[in-house]
Amino acid sequence: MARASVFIYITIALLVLLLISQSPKKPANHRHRRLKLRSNFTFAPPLHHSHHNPIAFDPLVADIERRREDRKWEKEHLDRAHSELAHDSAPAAESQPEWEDFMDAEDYLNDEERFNVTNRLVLLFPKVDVDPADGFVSEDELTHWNLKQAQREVLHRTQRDMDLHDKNRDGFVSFQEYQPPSWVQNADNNSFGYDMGWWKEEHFNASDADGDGLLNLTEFNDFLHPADSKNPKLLQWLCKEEVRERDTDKDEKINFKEFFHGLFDLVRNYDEESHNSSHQFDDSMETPAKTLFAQLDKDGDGYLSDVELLPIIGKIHPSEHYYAKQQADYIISQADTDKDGRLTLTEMIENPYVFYSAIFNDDDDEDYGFHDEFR
Ligand SMILES: *[C@@H]1O[C@H](CO)[C@@H](O)[C@H](O)[C@H]1NC(C)=O
Ligand SMILES: *[C@@H]1O[C@H](CO)[C@@H](O)[C@H](O)[C@H]1NC(C)=O
Ligand SMILES: *[C@@H]1O[C@H](CO)[C@@H](O)[C@H](O)[C@H]1NC(C)=O
Ligand SMILES: *[C@@H]1O[C@H](CO)[C@@H](O)[C@H](O)[C@H]1NC(C)=O
Ligand SMILES: *[C@@H]1O[C@H](CO)[C@@H](O)[C@H](O)[C@H]1NC(C)=O
Ligand SMILES: *[C@@H]1O[C@H](CO)[C@@H](O)[C@H](O)[C@H]1NC(C)=O
Ligand SMILES: [Ca+2]
Ligand SMILES: [Ca+2]
Repeated sequence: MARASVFIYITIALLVLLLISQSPKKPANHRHRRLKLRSNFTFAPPLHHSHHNPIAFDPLVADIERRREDRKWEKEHLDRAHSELAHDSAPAAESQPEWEDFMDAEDYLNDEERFNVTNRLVLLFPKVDVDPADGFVSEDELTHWNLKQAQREVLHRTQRDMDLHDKNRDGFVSFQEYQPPSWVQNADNNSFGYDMGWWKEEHFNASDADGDGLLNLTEFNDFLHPADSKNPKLLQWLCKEEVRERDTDKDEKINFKEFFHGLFDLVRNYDEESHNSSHQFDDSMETPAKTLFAQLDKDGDGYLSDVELLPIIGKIHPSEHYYAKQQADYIISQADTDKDGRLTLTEMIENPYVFYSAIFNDDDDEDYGFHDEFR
C-alpha cells in the first residue's frame, strides 16, 4: 500500500543521508546563514501571555535542543539537590548523541553535507502531508504537525519535573511529595496579582481527575498546563483563579472595569491574531467590550463569575493548539509562493529557512522577523 512505498522511500532517503554523512569532510563553504540552537530556556511554566518558545519543525533539531536543555536542567537541579537525586538522575545510557558537546551539534547542523536541509524536507514532507496525502501541506496538516511536536516537548518537560517531585518514585505525585518551585515560594503574598493560587492544594485537587489523591503523568501534565487540559474540574479552577487575579476590589466577582482593563485586551488580541481583523486602539473599544461583557454575563447581575468566564478561558490562556496554528500560518505566509494557501514540497525546498528559522541566526541583512512574530 501507500504506507509501504512511503517506508521504502524513507529508507532510501536515509541511505542517501548516511552516504552523504560518511563522505570525507570538505572545508565548510561560505554561508550567509548559520543555523543556531536555542540556548536559553525558562523552566517556569508559561503563564498568561508570557513568551512562548517557537516549536522546532524538524524533530531532529528538537531532539538536539531537548538533550541540551536536559543537560542544563540537570546541572541546575543537581547543583543544589541532595545526593540521593544526584545518583538517580544521572544521564541515561540510552541513545547518546554522536557529538561530544553541543557546539559539535551546531556544527553538524551547519555542515551541509551531513545535515542537508533539502533532504530533511524531502524526508519530513510525507510525514506532514497525511490528511489526505495529496502532495500538499495544508494549514490543518501543518498545525497538527506543530501540535504533535509541541506536545511531545511539553510531556518531556513534565516527565522531567515529575522525576524531581516524585520522591518515592512510584510514578505518582502526592500532595505531600510536591513542593512548589521557588518562583511560587518567593512570590510576594501581599501584591495582588498573578499566580497566587498556583501550586496550592485546590489546584492539586482539581488536577486529580480520578480523585485518588495522586497525580499520574497525565494529571501532573494537566496540573502544569491547565489550559491544554480537557479536565472540566481544572478548567473551572482556572476560571476561579482568573477571577481571584483580576478582582481588584476583592468582591470575588469581575465588574466591567476589571474586565475592560485586562481581560478584554487578551480576548481581543486573541481574536485579532486568529482572525486577522483590523486593528483599532482607541476608546471606541469600550462599546464592543460592553457587548461582550453583556453576552458573558448570563445571569445579568452586572458581574462575571468564574462560571461565566468559561467560554473565554481558552482565549485568556491560549492552548498549544493556538500557538501551533499561529506558527503554521506564519510558515505558510512565508513559503506559499503561489498563494494557494497550501505548501508543495517544491515550495518548502525553495524556502528552507522558514522551517529552520527558529534556530536561524541572521548575520546578513535580510529580516526574517520570526522572533518578533512570536514575542
Ligand atoms: C533568549 O536570549 C535572547 C538573546 O540572546 C533574548 O532576546 C530572549 O529574550 C531570551 N529568551 C528568553 C526566554 O530568555
Ligand atoms: C543536498 O541534497 C540535494 C538533493 O539530494 C542535492 O541536490 C544538494 O546538492 C545537497 N546539498 C549539499 C550541500 O550537499
Ligand atoms: C505567603 O503566605 C504563606 C501562607 O499563606 C506563608 O507560608 C509564606 O511564607 C508567605 N510568603 C511570603 C514571601 O510572605
Ligand atoms: C483536597 O482533597 C482532599 C481529599 O482528597 C481533601 O482532604 C482536601 O480538603 C482538599 N483540599 C482542598 C483545598 O480542596
Ligand atoms: C492517569 O489517570 C487518568 C485518570 O485520572 C487516566 O485517564 C490516564 O490515562 C492516566 N495516565 C497515565 C499516564 O497513566
Ligand atoms: C488578512 O489581512 C490582510 C490585510 O489586512 C488581507 O489582505 C487578508 O486577506 C486577510 N486574511 C484573512 C485570512 O482574512
Ligand atoms: Ca495534504
Ligand atoms: Ca502553495
